[in-house]
Amino acid sequence: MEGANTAITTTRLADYQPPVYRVEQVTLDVDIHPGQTRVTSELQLQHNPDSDQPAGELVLNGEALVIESLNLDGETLTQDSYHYDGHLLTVRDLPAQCVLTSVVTIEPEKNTALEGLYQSNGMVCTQCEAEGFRRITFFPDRPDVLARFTTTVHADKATYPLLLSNGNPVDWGEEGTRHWVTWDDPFPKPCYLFALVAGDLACLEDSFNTASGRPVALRLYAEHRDLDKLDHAMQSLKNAMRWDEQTYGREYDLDIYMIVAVSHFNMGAMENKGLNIFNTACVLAHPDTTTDAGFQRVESVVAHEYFHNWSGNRVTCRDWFQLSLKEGFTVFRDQSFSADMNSAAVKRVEDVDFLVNHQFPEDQGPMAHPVRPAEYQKIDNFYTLTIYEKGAEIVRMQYNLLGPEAFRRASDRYFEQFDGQAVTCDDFVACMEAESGLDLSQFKRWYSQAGTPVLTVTDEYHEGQYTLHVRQHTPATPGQPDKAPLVIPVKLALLDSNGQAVAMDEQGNRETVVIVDQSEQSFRFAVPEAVTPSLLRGFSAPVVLDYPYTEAQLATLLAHDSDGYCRWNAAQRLYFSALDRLVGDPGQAQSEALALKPVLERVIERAKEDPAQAALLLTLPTEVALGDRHSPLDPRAVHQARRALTGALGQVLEEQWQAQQQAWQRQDFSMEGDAIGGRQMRLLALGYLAAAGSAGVTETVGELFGHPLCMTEELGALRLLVHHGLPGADQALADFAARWQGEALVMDQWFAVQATCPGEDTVSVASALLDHPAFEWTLPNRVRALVGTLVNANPVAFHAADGQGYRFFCEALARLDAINPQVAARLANGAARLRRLEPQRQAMLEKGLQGVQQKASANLSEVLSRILTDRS
Ligand code: 0A1
Ligand code: ZN
Repeated sequence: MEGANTAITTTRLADYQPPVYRVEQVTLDVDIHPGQTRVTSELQLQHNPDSDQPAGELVLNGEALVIESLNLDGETLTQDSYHYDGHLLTVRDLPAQCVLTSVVTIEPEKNTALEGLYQSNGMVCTQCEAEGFRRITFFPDRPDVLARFTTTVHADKATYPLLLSNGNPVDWGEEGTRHWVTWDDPFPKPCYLFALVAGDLACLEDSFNTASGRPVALRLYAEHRDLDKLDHAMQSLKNAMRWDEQTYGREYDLDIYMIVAVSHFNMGAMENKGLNIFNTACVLAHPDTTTDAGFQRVESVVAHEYFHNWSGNRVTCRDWFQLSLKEGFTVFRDQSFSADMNSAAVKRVEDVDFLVNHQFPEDQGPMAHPVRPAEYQKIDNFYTLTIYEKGAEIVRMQYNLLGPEAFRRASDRYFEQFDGQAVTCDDFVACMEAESGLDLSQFKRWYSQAGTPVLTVTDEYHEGQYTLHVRQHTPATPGQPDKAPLVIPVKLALLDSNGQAVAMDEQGNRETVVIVDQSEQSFRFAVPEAVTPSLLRGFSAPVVLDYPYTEAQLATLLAHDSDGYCRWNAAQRLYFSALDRLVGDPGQAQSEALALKPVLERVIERAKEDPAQAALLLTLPTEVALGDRHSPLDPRAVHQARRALTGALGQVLEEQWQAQQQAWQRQDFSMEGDAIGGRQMRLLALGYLAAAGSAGVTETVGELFGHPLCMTEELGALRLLVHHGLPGADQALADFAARWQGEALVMDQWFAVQATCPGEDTVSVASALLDHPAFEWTLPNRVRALVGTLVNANPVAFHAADGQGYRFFCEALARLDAINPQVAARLANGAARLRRLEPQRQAMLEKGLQGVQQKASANLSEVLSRILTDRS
């Protein structure tokens, strides 16, 4: 059983030792039979001269494997020459060079943890990152052991007509009702990049000619019913391949690139060499079933996994502490790609919005950890927003410090120097230093120091001299009480009273970057008048900016700043200050809305220039973000404040919203940028009108639901009906379910719409949905859609005063942990705000979590104990 809280061990970066043996070649034979799969592995081992341990003893990972035989250089190993405790296999008296053969059996059918080899809707597939390979066979399961893999898969021909693994197919044959295929991967790789798929799948095939003229076969596989949902992923893949050639000079290296869509998957997707395995949610897309946001997600995840072929696969991580080496860099690469494919300004704001609303809270709570952690219990728990998103910001800062040319030279150096090796974040930064001449030693504190720095800025103007006084402070985080100053690049401009950027130096530059690298510093500029600072342009560093902007200054920035991030940030600040005043006093919403009206009118007027950007500027902060500003959290007051302001803005700008919802109405479906932005604006406008109870809005939304051009409209309309309790909402939910019951990803949305309906009653709705025939505990997407969204995006329900939200959550955690500890542990992060709750709620949630903790798996236990022992 998965949920046994045994063998919790801590792994420390400081204890790193090179492997004692290297694996030169792995020859695997995977024989798939119902109920039992037999895995034969032949490892060609060689003592590692870099190890200070002598040859002789080898410790291999192997999780719950049933041993049939072990054999060393052709001789059967007897029980006294090895020891296996269910986790580690220790073999003694090995020569410096030898061949170890093992035959084990495993049961993919029973694997609900979805690590190692498992079943999903009749197919068999793998997930090996971070430590899944040890559930398939014995191996030194660590990323610095790079081996060549040759893999033969045998299975029943009718059930599994398709047999895939990494590299190129080199041999195949038939054995009665069974068949086999041998795959050879010429590139040495760590075992976390191993993949295998057996199934009956449909294929979309295309090809790509690399810049140097090599043809690559592109094959995208999915269940037969989903074959019509692969075109967007294919186009995204080809765009990503071209982009990586043009932007980083990186070509694809094998003859085949495959992606397989699977329904049961713990994360988004996996970059296995030549054989990516994707959560269906991140690869399938069709306008009838996928929202615009879904399309964008597919584009970015396909690119992300493709970019890993260099940043992760060709150059990999020495150990899991270096995870951000591949993930932060690859997220930076996929963000840049999406910016180039779409609107760069909108993409940057979306990325920053995500970072500040999700990674910042992580970095300010009990789960805070450095981008390069010093220790962990379960590495699965460290696939975090800090590793990914903050890691990407750290690479972005280096990109901006070096400039595009030097950064490109540095990335070329990194890929060339370390090709085929397992390296560290220090190696990456060393390349940046070598190509730029910069000393990045202080900058590297970004990797080792957790927490979000706060930059406190004040200013003064005297007779032509404008001075910015800057202080930096990083609050203490668990295990790191004292923080040293970081290198914080602050990009800024100074706006005059008309909102125009003034010249800041003798060359007439209207934008500059100052480097804040001490606790306190001042920066002086000669300017002709008092100015409004436009700070942290482009979000030049992942910090909290504390500057006492007046509302008039914010209005100027929102109306005139040429920087998309600064405009968005100005809008957020205006909303937050209005909402802060309304928490506990929602009756003033009308006057707050009237005060915001003139500035927002100007934003709405400009919506035709860039509707997607306008929609971002006109979206209020979430209840979660607003709640984080009020201590202790009062979820009802927060909900009422936001609801009241939405309604009041709907009312005072009713004419404008009406005009917008009409202006962006379309007769034909299109995926052009303006069409997508237009849909966002239209749904946003309808949301404000619905909140205001505007006449006719029910009919308009009902009409949109009944005759949508695409899933964005259909789901958007459904959400408005349900979340605003409009007449016809229940019927719409029933119609939607009847229509889409056969489409799992659409049904996920159906569950999520209901789970995010703001209100305490939602908990009983969600509890009832746990018994819905379409709800499945073994399907992570479904669990996230119902339980994850309620916990993370519906604070008024989760924190319901009577504790029913907490009971729902804790019962779900316990139930899920017995099935899938990784997903349960991730879900548990929803309780990270425990210590910010008022005493009664805190006591209820704490008690519930303690109950779960008693029987928790190692994964879940690590997260729960960090939350429960938090004393911040
Ligand atoms: N490397 C993948 C993410 C990933 C990590 C762990 C997984 O299973 C536990 C699966 C995928 C990526 O960055 O896309
Ligand atoms: Zn990744």
